[in-house]
Amino acid sequence: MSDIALLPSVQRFIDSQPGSFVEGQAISEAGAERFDVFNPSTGEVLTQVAQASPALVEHAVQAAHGAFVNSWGSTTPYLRGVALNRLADLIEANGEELAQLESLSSGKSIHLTRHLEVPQSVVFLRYFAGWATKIHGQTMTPSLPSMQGEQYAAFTRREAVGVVAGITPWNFSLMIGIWKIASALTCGCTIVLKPSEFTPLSLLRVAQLALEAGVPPGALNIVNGSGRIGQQLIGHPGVAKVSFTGSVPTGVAVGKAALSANLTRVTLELGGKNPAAFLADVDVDQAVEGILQTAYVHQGQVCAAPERLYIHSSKVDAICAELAQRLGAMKVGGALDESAQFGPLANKAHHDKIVGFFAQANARGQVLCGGKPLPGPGYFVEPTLLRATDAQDPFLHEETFGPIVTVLPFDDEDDLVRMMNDSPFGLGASVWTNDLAKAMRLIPRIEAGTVWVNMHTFLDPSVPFGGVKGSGIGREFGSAFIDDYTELKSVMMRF
Ligand code: TXE
Repeated sequence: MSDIALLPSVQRFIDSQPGSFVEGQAISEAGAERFDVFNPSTGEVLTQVAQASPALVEHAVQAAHGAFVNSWGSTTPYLRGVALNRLADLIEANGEELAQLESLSSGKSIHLTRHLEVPQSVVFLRYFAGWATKIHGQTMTPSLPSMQGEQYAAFTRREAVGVVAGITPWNFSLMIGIWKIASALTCGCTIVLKPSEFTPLSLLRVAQLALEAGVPPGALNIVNGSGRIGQQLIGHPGVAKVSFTGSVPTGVAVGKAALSANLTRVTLELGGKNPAAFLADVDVDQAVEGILQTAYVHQGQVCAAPERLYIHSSKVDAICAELAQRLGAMKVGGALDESAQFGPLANKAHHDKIVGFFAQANARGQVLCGGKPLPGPGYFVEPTLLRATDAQDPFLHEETFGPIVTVLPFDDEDDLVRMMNDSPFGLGASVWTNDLAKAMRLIPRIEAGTVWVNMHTFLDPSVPFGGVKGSGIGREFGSAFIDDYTELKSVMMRF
């Protein structure tokens, strides 16, 4: 099947010399350094985007501060919720345009952007909008002694922290961006967001829609460019909080920089090496379907996706055989090909990194299926299944962030728990079994921010998400995000 036709509005947007969006205006600075944005499906340059100058980043922080003090920060919670709901409506109404923009620069299948990323962004926005009117403190009765009949009362207030710097990666740039924008705006904060330089387009369009929805100029600013811009934001004394999603090494650097800048609050949602455990009673077909749905979606470029599978030895051969057969039959195609089941990797550097992993796996004779790059143009590789040599196999410990899944059989459940926890990371983990009592006993023993049972990778706005150990600090979603985007103020009164 051939590619879908691009909407004229998408073509116009790409041709418009995009740059940044600051204080309610699209800005493409004259003379700015421009960087190439590639189409991963073809390897060709899609457009060039103007990198925000230090002066423009400064302007964005000042504009966000102005909006915090003068407009959005004093907008009533009800009206904040109304504006966010209107933004959700506009994203829904312009869904195809956003889906095409996102697929073009990320290589993500149009099927996934149309049916998951855009609609889920809407679901998340509406969920967050509902919280705007439900943020509150508590009242307390102090136990201070009363000498002359005086009494005491105390209460806490949740106050927006101020200007938030959001820094986001390329894998779900629209949806992760919406998470950060919605968390900040719901709480009354304003935000300057720096998308990944690989996917700078879709959030620019969201910022335009936010203005249309009634979010005042300056409350949401998008500054495009390299990590240098992220560094400028983190070190800026006007930034009260940094919310980062991305790789572990960059996240560690971001966390250190934020703390040493001004003890700036920081939340980090980093990667992992997520384990999935398939117990002896699992149904082979259901296990294979589950692995295909969760480990290979968006070519495995999902921070929560399982990369290491521990399968009971009685089922490992059957599951691997069926999985290899299904992976080998997947139709590979570009992001705009509706019939493709598996697309390109997101960028050339990441493609080359994955091909490097293939070389190691082939040299060690571990490949059960896949393990080769595919001819271009575009950054295509085969979906890959590896068999681990033993529990210390590097493929069970290093994040690939690609379509490389490694299998190790187990027999004993204590060994299983030890192997699942043998990682510096702890983002997500799953247990697949029909024995729910067994699953309930395993859950407390697993070191992870989220444990799924008979599922993996799926996120929901009502369920807090984040990592333990080296996978991050803080939680997004649920009511948990409120703690991170507000400061608790205590008030004591004598009367
Ligand atoms: O991520 P980075 P990159 C993994 C994946 C990938 C690798 C590198 O394995 O191959 O990370 O990808 C900004 N100060 N993941 O380079 O570096 C950067 O511009 C402030 C896993 O894209 O983490 C981008 O906006 N900001 C991951 C954002 O940080 C800096 C998702 C993320 O970039 C900065 C993506 C600095 N010093 C990649 N340096 C996941 N687990 O979700 C860069 N940035």
